[in-house]
Amino acid sequence: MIAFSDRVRTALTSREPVVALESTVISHGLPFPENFKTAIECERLIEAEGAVPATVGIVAGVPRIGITNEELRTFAEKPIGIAKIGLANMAALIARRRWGATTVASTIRIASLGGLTYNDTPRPLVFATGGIGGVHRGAKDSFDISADLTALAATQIVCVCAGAKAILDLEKTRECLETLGIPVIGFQTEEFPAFYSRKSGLEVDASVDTPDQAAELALISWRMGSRGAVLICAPVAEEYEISPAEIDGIIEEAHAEARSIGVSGRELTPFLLSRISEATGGRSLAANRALLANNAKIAARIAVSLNRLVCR
Ligand code: PSU
Ligand code: MN
Repeated sequence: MIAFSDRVRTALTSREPVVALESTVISHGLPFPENFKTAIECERLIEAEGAVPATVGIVAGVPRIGITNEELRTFAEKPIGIAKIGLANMAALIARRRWGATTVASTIRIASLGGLTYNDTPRPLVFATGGIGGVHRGAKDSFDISADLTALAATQIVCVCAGAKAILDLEKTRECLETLGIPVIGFQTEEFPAFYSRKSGLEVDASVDTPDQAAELALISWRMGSRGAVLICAPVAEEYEISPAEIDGIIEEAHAEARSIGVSGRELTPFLLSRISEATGGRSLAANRALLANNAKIAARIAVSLNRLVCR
């Protein structure tokens, strides 16, 4: 059911460190051509650290772990319809042989099916993204809570992110992570980062300073019976940061607009991200690109450390 690129297959047989990447952020999180450049840059950064990038997506009905640059371009430019694939609509899309961009939830599901997670091999996988999905603002009325949370709770993977998407209710998202027993670890920070901003005022469970420490903590978590992910949270670099005071108003306005024209569910995140980019004159886009690259690099370093600890 799952197909691997040659490069990823070789990496798996020769036990090289692998870093998985999602494709929804490419197809629906960033505009073209910045999305293509960012995706290529993330893959290059991972290679430069001595790991193998594995971008996940559904290509003409086939779930793929590792895609070609040409396929990556299709995900970025979207000359054909490319659906955002969560866990609930994955089977239907595969049945119709369509292309689909995978979210955090569906990317780690496919990685797990490919035998890429600690649950399965044990061959621990590291996954890099921008911000995870979580509890949406207004969730008490809309009930919109991302399947990313429950997927992370069920997949033994290291997930490197800049916290949760800033458009969410971060306090409720943080509480859900606690309920699900997902360790929230600050990477060189004592606070849960807020995506565009370095700080949220919310706590992390612990903080680590090095990739080795992150890898060790993940292994202990799994050896102590966790069936889920370890979330490594790295704040965006200072020069790209947008202050909470500035971004919060913009996010609220984008939400109000979404409500007034009836955008909800799966469409909500892409809509909000593009409105926020317009309202910040592209600064949110620059921040998003910078944090994606930063997370890819940190993920690769953790993958190398983890590989050393497990495969010796
Ligand atoms: N973070 C971003 N851009 C994105 C996403 C996260 O900076 O596009 C995507 C991820 O793929 C994440 C998804 O898994 O949004 C969550 O969507 P939802 O809230 O609909 O579950
Ligand atoms: Mn949702």
